[in-house]
Parts: sequence; structure tokens; C-alpha cells
Amino acid sequence: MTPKRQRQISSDLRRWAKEVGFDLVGIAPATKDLGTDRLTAWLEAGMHGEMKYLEESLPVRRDPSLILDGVKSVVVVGLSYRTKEPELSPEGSARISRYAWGTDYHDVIRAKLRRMGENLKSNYPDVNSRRAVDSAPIMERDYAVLAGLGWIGKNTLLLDQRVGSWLFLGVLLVDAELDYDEPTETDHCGSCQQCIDACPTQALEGPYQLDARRCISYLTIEHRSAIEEPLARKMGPWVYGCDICQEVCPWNEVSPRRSRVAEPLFLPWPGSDPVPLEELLRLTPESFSVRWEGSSMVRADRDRLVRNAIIAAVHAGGMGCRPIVADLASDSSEVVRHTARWALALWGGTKEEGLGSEGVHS
Ligand code: B12
Ligand code: SF4
Ligand code: SF4
Repeated sequence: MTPKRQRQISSDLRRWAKEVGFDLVGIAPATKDLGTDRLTAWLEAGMHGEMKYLEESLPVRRDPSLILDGVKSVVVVGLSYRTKEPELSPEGSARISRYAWGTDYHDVIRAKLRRMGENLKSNYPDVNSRRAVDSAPIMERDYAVLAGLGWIGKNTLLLDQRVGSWLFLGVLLVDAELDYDEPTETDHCGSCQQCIDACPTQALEGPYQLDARRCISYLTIEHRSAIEEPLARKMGPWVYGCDICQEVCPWNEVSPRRSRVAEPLFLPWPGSDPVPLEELLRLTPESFSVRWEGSSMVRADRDRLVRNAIIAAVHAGGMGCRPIVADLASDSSEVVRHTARWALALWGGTKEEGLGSEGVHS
């Protein structure tokens, strides 16, 4: 390919990324084993908990040509989801993290990447591309650094000085050499470690080191079984994800420079910010699907969400929820039954509620 054509395709891709609404775009060379040494060490330490898919996808993460044959370049895009600031949770409500308030980000980003891929095909028919948003396993944050989008903060998330960290990443793999951006070399965290200090479960074991097994995001979304009492007691109002290590980050402070109009599809659906606890506690598998079809919330399921809601009710001192939680003590789901009995025991459960006077200890 001539240098002129290479430059033309690269500048077209950057322009199309902006046209479809991405906030950030950069291009990096496709590289084998990018960041996978650290990933392997993390997996070997068991820090991924029940997320077995991360083990299974390791060979593909090591080699992006297993996703797109002959891949040469990775176009990395970032999309802000900071649509508004959260409401302060009133009593009897729970918190969903901002990234899951609105339409499923996978669908939104995939649609934008599809338009970029279609433009590429119609203008340069001999160039092939493949899009990925979590779906195809790729080291998204590492590529984002290589493509100059920002730096990885001590909370392990990618940060841009202007957008902060409230952004999703996606990639378009391309089988042509392109003009590459300069990788990010500066870490703007400096001596700050507010994210580490604020994490309620000490999941951030140190700078850039996250033990997912302790992370509220993992516990509420990915972890299927019962949550151990010491962690459950620290989960606060979060029923889906957790935003604490981003809310405290100085790079996410609201300022006129950072006020921006994020993709409106990420605005909270009614009743997502905050979400009434009682509604969550009364969810059935059917009402769960109807309520959250099309949002990121479907990554969990009814049982996990009800489990999380019981824990949030305990946090809120929600004795008002006690009759519903008592019903849940005989739920068909084992994890819901277990968590409901734990809550009732803490509240001093009675025989009528299915508990002996000694309660249940986890
Ligand atoms: C598995 C996963 C999780 C897990 C593990 C999180 C994690 N930090 O890895 C759990 C369920 C906990 C999770 C939670 C969240 N996630 Co998540 N998650 C992923 C996923 C699918 C894979 C990440 C992965 O490979 N982790 C493996 C380990 C090894 O990563 P790590 O410990 O962070 O280490 C890496 C870097 O930090 C770096 N590194 C390590 N040490 C050092 C040291 C230095 C000096 C440097 C420079 C770098 C560095 O190298 C490592 C290898 O890449 C990615 C999508 C993708 N395909 O990449 C989204 C992704 C990372 N998640 C995302 C989001 C939005 C979240 C949440 C904010 C959601 C929420 N509100 O609850 C939280 C944030 C929690 C947190 N503080 O990280 C976004 C992050 C966007 C951004 N701005 O960075 C991603 C990229 C999804 C996307 N497409 O946008 N997630
Ligand atoms: S998402 Fe919450 S629990 Fe997880 S590392 Fe950040 S502050 Fe800690
Ligand atoms: S809170 Fe401080 S240390 Fe953590 S990511 Fe933000 S700037 Fe970096």
C-alpha cells in the first residue's frame, strides 16, 4: 500500500469515528502478547474469581489475528457515558452504576463501529475489518494506551484528561497498515491514590492492581453464588456495578471544561437512578427480562439482582422490606433463600419467618 493511501484511510477512519459520535479515537499497530503477561499473572493468582471466560479466551487475547486474519491495525474508540450526575439515593432505594443506566453499551458501540466498517468497505473494498466491544477478547485498555487515548489510572481504568474515565472502549480491527498515533507515555495520577483509599472492599490491593474477587462490580454482576458476609457488609447501596473509585477521581470532577453531552441513549431509563429497592425485591425472572431487556443489566439475572437487593436492604437498615425478604426466605433460588435468611437473622428473624432463634450464619 502506498504511504498516501495509508494516510488517506487513516484520516478517513478518524473522521468517521467522530462523525458517528465517538469522543476519542486513536490507531495502534496490532501486536501479539500486548499486556498479556500481566493478564496471565493475574489469572494465575486467581483474581478473576468465577470469570472463567477470561482463562478460556487467553490464546485469542495473545494473538488478535485469531479474531481477524491478517490484522495489522487496531482502531480504538472511546465513548463517554457521563450523561448526568447521579441522584442522591433516598431511603429505600439502591444504586445502579452509571454505565448501566441506559441502553446496553455493547449495542450502541457496535452500531457505531458497524457504520465505520461499512464506510471502510465501500471506500476501500480490499480492506477488511472486524469490530469488538468486549465480545471478541482483546486487551482494550492496553490498546487504548498504545493508540494514545489516555493512561491507565491506579484504579485500572483508562483515563483521558478531558473526558475522565466515564467512557467505554471499543475497537475496529483492520487488515491494513495505517498511520499510528503516539502511545501515551505520561501517567497523570501522580501521588494521588484516592481511588485506592476509597474502595470499600480493598479490592484495589495497590496501584493498578485489582482483585476482582473483592470488587463490588464483580460481586454484584459476575459472581453467581452467595456473597461472603464480610464483603456483603461493605457493599453499601450498590446492586449493579460500583462507581466509587471513579467518583472520587479528581480527573472526573465536574468542570465546565469537562461538561459534555454524552450519547443520549445512555441517559437513565425511568427508575434506574436511583432504583426502588422494593421493586427489585419483587422481581420475577419474567419481570426482570421485561424491565431490563436492551440494557446492560441483563449481564446479571433475576436471582443475582434480588440477592444484591437484599444486601442493599440490610445496608439501608431496611426493616420496611422485612416482609418481602421473609417471603424470599422460601424462594426457589438457593442464593436468594440463603441471602434472605442471612438478612432476617441479622434483623432477629422469627420462627414464622422460617428461622430458628439462633438465626443463620454464613
Ligand atoms: C473483566 C472485566 C472486568 C472485571 C475486572 C476489572 C479489571 N479492572 O480488569 C470486573 C467485573 C471487576 C470489571 C469491573 C468494571 N469494569 Co470492566 N471489564 C472487564 C473486561 C471484560 C476485561 C478486563 C481484563 O482483561 N482484566 C484483566 C486484568 C489483568 O486487568 P487489570 O488488573 O486491570 O490489569 C491490566 C491493566 O491495569 C494493566 N496494568 C496492570 N498493571 C499495570 C501497571 C502499570 C504501570 C500500567 C501502566 C498498566 C498496568 O495491564 C493489565 C492487563 O491489561 C474489560 C473489556 C476488555 N475486553 O478489556 C472491561 C472494562 C475494563 N470494564 C469497564 C468498565 C466500565 C468497568 C466498571 C467501571 C463497571 C462498573 N461501574 O461497575 C468496573 C470498574 C472496576 C475497576 N476499578 O476496574 C470498561 C473500562 C473503560 C475504561 N475507562 O477503562 C472496559 C474496558 C469495558 C469497555 N468495553 O469499555 N470489569
Ligand atoms: S469498582 Fe468499587 S469495589 Fe471495585 S475497585 Fe472500584 S471502588 Fe473498589
Ligand atoms: S483517583 Fe487518583 S490515583 Fe486513582 S485513578 Fe484517579 S488520579 Fe489516579
